[in-house]
Amino acid sequence: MDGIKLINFNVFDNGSNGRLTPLEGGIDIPFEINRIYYITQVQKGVRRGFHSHKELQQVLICLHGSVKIMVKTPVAEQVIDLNSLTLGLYIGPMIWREMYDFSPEAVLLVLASRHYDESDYIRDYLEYNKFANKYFGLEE
Ligand code: T46
Repeated sequence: MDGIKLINFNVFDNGSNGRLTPLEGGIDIPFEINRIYYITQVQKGVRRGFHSHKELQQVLICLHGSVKIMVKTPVAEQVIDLNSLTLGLYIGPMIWREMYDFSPEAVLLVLASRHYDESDYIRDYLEYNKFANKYFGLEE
């Protein structure tokens, strides 16, 4: 699906000494990182997200447990099961997202290209559809 991609991170495996996964902005992560946040303690049955961003790019990594991410445009929809420390989901601008099925004690880490800015959010689906049709060249 256009606008998203899965990234497999490099792992330095030192056997019984453990594993190290480095994430460098502009190298492993396809943008400079300006913000980091994490989502925890999401109860069973809760669904979060329900929005798109006009410009923000993000990479989501499930550091512990698992979570499903539904990503959607006016022409495509996909569900990604995030359940690995070495897997990142890149989400570009103008992609609707919803996160659900958080396992107990799931930790969802998010690396973001910009500082928090509420005016970058589109939280109304009808408004999103209008903007997204233009963005993806689906109507005049
Ligand atoms: C996204 C998904 C994956 C801040 O004050 N600063 C921040 O950096 C963020 C991300 C949120 N907030 C405040 C705004 C709300 O009052 O935290 C509250 C919860 O945010 P929101 O309802 O947007 O959370 P989610 O889980 O629906 O969405 C978040 C991100 O906002 C969003 O960019 O892509 O995680």
